[in-house]
Amino acid sequence: MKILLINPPYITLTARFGTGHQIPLGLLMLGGPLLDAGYQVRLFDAERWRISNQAIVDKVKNFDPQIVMTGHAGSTSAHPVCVKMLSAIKRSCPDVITVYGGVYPSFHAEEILEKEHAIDIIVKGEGEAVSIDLIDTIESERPLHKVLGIAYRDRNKVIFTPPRPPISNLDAFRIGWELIESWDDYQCFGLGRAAIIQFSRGCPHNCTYCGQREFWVEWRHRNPVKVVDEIEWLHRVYNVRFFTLADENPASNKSVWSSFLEEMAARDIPVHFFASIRTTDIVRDRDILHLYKKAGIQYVLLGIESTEPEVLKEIKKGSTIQQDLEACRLLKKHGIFSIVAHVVGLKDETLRTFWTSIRQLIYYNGDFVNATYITPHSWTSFGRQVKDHPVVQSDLSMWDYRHQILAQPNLSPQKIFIAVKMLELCVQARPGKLWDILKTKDRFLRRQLLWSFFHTGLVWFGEILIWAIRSSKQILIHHEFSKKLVGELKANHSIMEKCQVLLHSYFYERNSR
Ligand code: B12
Repeated sequence: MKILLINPPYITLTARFGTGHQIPLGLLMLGGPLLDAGYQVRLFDAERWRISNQAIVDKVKNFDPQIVMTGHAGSTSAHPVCVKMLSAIKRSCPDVITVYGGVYPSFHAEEILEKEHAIDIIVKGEGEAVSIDLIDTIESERPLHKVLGIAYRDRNKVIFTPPRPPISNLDAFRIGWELIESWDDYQCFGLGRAAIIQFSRGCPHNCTYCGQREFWVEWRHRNPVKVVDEIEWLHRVYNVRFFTLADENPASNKSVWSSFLEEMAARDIPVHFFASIRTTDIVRDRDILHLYKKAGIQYVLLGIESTEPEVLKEIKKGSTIQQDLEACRLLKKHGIFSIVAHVVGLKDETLRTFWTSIRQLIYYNGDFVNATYITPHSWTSFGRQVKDHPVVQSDLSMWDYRHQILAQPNLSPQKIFIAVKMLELCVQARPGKLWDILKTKDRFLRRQLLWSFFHTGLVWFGEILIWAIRSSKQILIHHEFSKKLVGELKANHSIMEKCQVLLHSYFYERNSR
């Protein structure tokens, strides 16, 4: 049986001009167990090559698989691209069975299968164990209803099978690294070949806006020594020099986490890491932060989210502004970069709230700021809280944390956009910050700060450019509309007719918005 794994052509500014293109870890995690089960598996990274759907269809015809499997890390915003790609494949190769997985389809399986007939089966939740069971069931032509953790269409009815329990031993499934054709295609932070690796899955915390806890169900971890073995092997065999930890919360358990750090530090492998770690864990680990540095942890994304205590309480963040501040200070002391995540829209924003955030973020003095927009994923408790709140952006491809989704009562989307860009500029490119970068003594740190400053700057400019192009298109549409309206008003002479034209145009414009 031939299986083609396709990373969909979902292109983002982050991947192109920011961090760089990253390996599609989710698909590699399916590939390893499928190869071990004896299937002929190939990976096609259409994202890396920015390939058109027609070229993807040609690839599919060429390899002639029985099954095409797809899914993307940026799951919600990549969904429209996945649907278009699978529709093109299904049109040209109707016999290919299409399997779709990841976070967004897991929570929206019913509506997707009802609407998108190009998708045959959706895998809900983590994919390794299900995929083996599913492909084996398809190959031996057994009924699908025995496969736990999937949804599929049967005579136009969507069928859900019972959920599959989370994998208890994460080391039981290996990653299909050999599916990567060219390692040079994947680089991160200008530090050479890069891989993503997952030490743990899930998160024990209950932050209202995040749905990753619901997705992975419970926090589990791999054997720390085995993970370090794998990192060492990837460095030795493929010269991988940078690793992103794909964990929501790798430091959840101090003793397991320090075993990993100690093992990394003891082996002295010349690699660097990016990891998302809670500020509370950084403060808790103040006595072992030297081990973080020795293990290679270089970029830490701190989910600070808000600089206001009431907001932190409301979103159940479980941290305080004192801990957030302390975490930034401790990381700086140990020569580790902090990337401060700030979420816009957790409360009603005004120009004053933006100004307060700017002042506070400057005071925190993290190395980078990552300003994102609150995104109401339906499976999060925040999403349920605001389900009737007006949205300014219904196009899912924009639900990528870089676009405003929820309407704000006090500021228009234009004003919000400008305020966010100003926040990024004031916090990131203020003269004091630039001077700090230039006077950094350590050459490696200075080089990395400059590299990251330049690339975040490119993304910043790129986002403004795209916004300006979109806004001008809107103005042109409005201009055309107004010209037409004036013409119609001139052509209709009676007051009644003029009123009718105005009413009609009002409702037309409202509906088309
Ligand atoms: C590493 C990472 C990145 C890296 C690399 C992404 C990559 N190419 O792999 C970078 C920094 C580039 C990145 C960028 C973005 N990211 Co990101 N990223 C992550 C992170 C930390 C880990 C992702 C990961 O590798 N997980 C581990 C793998 C194994 O999980 P997985 O992909 O979900 O796959 C498993 C299952 O979902 C399932 N599965 C997945 N696909 C399929 C397909 C089939 C057929 C089957 C059967 C099963 C299946 O099986 C897999 C194994 O169990 C997560 C947060 C987190 N901790 O999960 C955010 C996360 C995935 N990112 C997110 C977002 C929004 C983005 C961006 C859109 C942000 C932006 N505006 O630029 C971009 C997308 C750009 C891009 N090209 O990827 C969101 C997605 C939210 C959502 N529901 O849509 C997450 C969840 C963060 C969050 N907490 O909300 N990201």
